[in-house]
Amino acid sequence: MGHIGIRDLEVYAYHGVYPEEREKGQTFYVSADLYLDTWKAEHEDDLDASVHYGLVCESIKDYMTREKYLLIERAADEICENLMKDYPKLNKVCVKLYKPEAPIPMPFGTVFVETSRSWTEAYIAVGSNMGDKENYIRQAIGMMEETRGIQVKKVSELICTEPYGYTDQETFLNGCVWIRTWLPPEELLKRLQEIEHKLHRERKIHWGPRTIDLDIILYGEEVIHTKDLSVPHPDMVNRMFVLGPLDEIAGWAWHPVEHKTIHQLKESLNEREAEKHD
Ligand code: A4P
Ligand code: MG
Repeated sequence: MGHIGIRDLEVYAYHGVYPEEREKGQTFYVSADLYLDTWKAEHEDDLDASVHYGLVCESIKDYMTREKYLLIERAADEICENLMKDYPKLNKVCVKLYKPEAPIPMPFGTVFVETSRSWTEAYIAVGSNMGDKENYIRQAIGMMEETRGIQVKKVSELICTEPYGYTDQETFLNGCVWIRTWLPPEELLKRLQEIEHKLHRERKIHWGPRTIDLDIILYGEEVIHTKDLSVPHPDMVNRMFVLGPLDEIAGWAWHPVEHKTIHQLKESLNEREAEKHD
């Protein structure tokens, strides 16, 4: 991964807790570190393979001046998230925002905040077994695409599957979605639950009928065990309706606990199922 740095870009803007700051404005300085794959740009001398730092500076000025925020934390966050959205080649962005004229009644150099965002690859299992199943799944994927901090990279085929666990219910339509996200795992779960909620998901029976179910299968190579979240999904290794679609779009993805690829996990589940039927 290469790196482009911008230091002390001067921008006149109107952020601050005091009303005078939002009326009169003041000078801010922005430093940004943009991480991306610069191999092609280095070897082919081609601007299209990189990001144009002049345009990035214009964009930073635009993000800094189109709104007035109370806090520099918020303004820095806005710069980071918009750079990630508007420059898809960037894998990671770190921003420092300096406010040397901050209203502090004593001599000081400057105040600043620092924040960063980076993309993590994640995989979401989608399932529905009520009503127009395909429509619920397509709507959920559309809503994921519109969520700030989520980009949908690839969607598997949707497959019809027999209910697993609680079997006295309709057949399921299942698939997997490869996303990249800069949302932390708990925030990603919240956004997915909001989408489930909008699509009239009701939680009546555990493992029971649902208009839509969105489960986080893998989040990078992180292992997470909290009250609300277990990642990798604890039962994924036993579910062909997860491993099948996931193998189609990301067979090489790594399970950080089993230490196997998705393709290997699918093969071993196939073997276990074949042994059961022998
Ligand atoms: N939670 C913990 N880890 C995760 C995670 N990695 N992703 C918590 C998403 N949620 C996670 O989930 C209950 C709680 O799990 C959430 O509040 C969250 O904090 P839920 O979606 O409300 O309830 P659920 O779906 O009924 O339970 P669960 O355990 O998530 O069930 P699964 O694993 O989703 O299985 N058969 C077929 N053929 N196809 C299916 O898609 N799905 C299920 C449900 C059963 N049988 C199926 C299918
Ligand atoms: Mg679930």
